[in-house]
Amino acid sequence: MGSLSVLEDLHLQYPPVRRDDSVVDDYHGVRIPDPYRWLEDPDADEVKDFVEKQATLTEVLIQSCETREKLKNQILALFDHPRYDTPSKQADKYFYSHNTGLQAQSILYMLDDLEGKPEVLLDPNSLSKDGTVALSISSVSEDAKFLAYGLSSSGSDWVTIKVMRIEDKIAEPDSLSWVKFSSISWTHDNKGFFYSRYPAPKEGEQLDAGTETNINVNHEVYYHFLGTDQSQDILCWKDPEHPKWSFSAEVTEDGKYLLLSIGEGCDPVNKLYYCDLSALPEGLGGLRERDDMLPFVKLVDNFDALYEAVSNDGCQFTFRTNKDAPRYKLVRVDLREPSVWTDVLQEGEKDVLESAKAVNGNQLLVSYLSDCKYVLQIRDLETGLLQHPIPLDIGTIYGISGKRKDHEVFISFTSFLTPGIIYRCNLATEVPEMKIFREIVISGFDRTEFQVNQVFAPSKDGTKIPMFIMCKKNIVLDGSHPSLLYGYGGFNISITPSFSVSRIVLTRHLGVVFSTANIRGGGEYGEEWHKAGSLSKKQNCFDDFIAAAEYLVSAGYTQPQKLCIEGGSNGGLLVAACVNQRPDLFGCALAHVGVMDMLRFHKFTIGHAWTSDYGCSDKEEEFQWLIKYSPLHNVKRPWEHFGGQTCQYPPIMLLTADHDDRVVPLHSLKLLATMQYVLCTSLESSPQTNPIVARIDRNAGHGAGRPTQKLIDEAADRYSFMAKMLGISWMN
Ligand code: X97
Repeated sequence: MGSLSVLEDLHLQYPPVRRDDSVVDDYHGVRIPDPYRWLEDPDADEVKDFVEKQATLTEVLIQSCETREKLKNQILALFDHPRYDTPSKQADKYFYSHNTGLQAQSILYMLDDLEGKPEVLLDPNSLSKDGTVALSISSVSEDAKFLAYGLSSSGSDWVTIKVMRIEDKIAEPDSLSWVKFSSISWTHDNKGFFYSRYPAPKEGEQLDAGTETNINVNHEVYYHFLGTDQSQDILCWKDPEHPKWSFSAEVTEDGKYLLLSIGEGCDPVNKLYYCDLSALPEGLGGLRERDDMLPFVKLVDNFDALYEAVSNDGCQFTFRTNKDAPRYKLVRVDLREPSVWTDVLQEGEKDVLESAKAVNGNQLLVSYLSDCKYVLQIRDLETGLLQHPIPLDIGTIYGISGKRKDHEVFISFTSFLTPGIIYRCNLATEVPEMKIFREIVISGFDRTEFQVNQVFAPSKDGTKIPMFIMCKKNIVLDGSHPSLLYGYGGFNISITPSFSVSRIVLTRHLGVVFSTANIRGGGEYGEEWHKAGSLSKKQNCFDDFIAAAEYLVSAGYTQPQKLCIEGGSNGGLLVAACVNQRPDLFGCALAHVGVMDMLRFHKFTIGHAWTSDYGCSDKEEEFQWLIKYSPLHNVKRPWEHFGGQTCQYPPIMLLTADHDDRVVPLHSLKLLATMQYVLCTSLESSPQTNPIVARIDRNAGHGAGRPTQKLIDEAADRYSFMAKMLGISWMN
């Protein structure tokens, strides 16, 4: 943006930040300074002061962005439409959540029959003034008499489980603390449920839960008896010899077994143990007096592959697995003969078996990912044979609910230009009937104004990277358009088509070409695609994203000065690493809640679980991978390292929040201080005039459970920054 920086125009200066040159670590003989180590303590006054000053600077800058109010108003207007999630049935009642449009949090409703009058079951909006208390999990008991639900405050991963009697909506006294990474699974006697938790932190109740950075270790599974104090809960499983493993306990649909899934990091692999609940001599209560854990039987006792239970007929279990099948398959085993596993549905040649649900007695509803698009089929549960393909538009299945005893299944669909359709699929008829149960309609949104295409961009090593490109219809490919490229690239997570109000506003009113790149590290083509973008091959993610950016330029969509990249979490790392590697290729960068310090991420909260994708600096070989791309350790002055004397970093906004206990804010804070120092403040006069700022939110976390107003405010802030930096103006 010209030679005079926006900051100078606004008479803004980066705050002076102390560097502590005494902090130097030795990694396998390599000395690595960490001058901003002090920024790791969120409770230190000096850190609070740093955050305050940076947040103020950014706020003043954003206030100068001409499109901010217009963006806010337009995004708000389009957000103001009724939304629903996938309904589920329990006993003879239906449960679903609904937002009229601008409510901070969706409300949980109950219906006696689908045409009946909905009853409010739980309104999270009544639980806080600013809408920052969110319903993060919920589970209805088998008899539909009780609702157990988890609340999270300010976006933290910590959950407090509460219980309500459904009949009169009266809160029970039950309250379970220090729950994290947990499901809620009721026993079919309706007496209580299983959940996972961590030991209470030493600071205990004093703590502003979610702001602490302590490592999460010693996950445990408990059973809670309704109406009792948490101190009475039965410890079902813990493993102090493996403090970093995580546990999840689920009761099978027939109520007979408890399945314990043991995870090591974030890889799609688990151990799988089971316990026959009907065989406990005195039920779960019998364990109270004894000091024993549940007597689990080890079905799979290694981390070779993932085993996800699909269904069981007595002791005959069907699993979805990636054992010798990187694109997943279905297998069957009899618990009485645990060494014999037979294939039920073989691995696809190209498509990934994403999910399988047993429904309507002996049928299976399966979904595949085929070149990043969902495919749906009805198959025979016994044989795996195809019965009916279910035609679908190009897009994403984001919810399926149904049970073996139901012939009715709810299926939720979304795409770039489809806000949401919930189908009610009737399997009782000869050919499955897909009826629209609910469609999310946005007045003022006309999908025919836009077009979406999928292209395949060649990466550095020739690998074809799928991309979706959404823009106004019939644009001229003359390189003149502003563009926004989004990616993630990690943890076997697939980025598939979905609807976003703010993207529609950007496309319509700022002429933005929006695209997503399905780079390696994700699960788009199964475990091979994931592995090709992790550990020693993490650089492939950045090469793929850079190739996607270059494609947008060479195909005539945009030019580097008009190209903004965006990503969150692992995608925040992606954006920051790409800026370090190719500062010349981008006109703006938005990095949300990113993992930026690749040498120390494993020391904070659940960071240790990410070594499955990243490796760990404690190991010499892995340290060598990490130091090469760690955003914090690769900030260099481009005018000294690249050909062009005038090359500088693009304008950058790092986004984080005080209660992000998934990727703690210190990652973004340390990178911010480093970038400002290396590129700007350490020089008398620096060629770096593009701003490098951080938007640091309060009472917010990694993203889940954010109230609608915060979503809108943040979108308006970051995209008005982008618009100003790309030099684009509003079109009515
Ligand atoms: C996590 O960090 C999730 C942390 C908690 N967690 C595990 N294992 C999971 C789990 O450590 O929820 C798991 C489940 C599914 C997929 C991956 C992990 C678990 C496994 C078995 C039993 C119970 C829990 N995640 C990553 C994240 O947030 C990506 C996806 C989940 N990141 C932030 C990665 C880098 C930045």
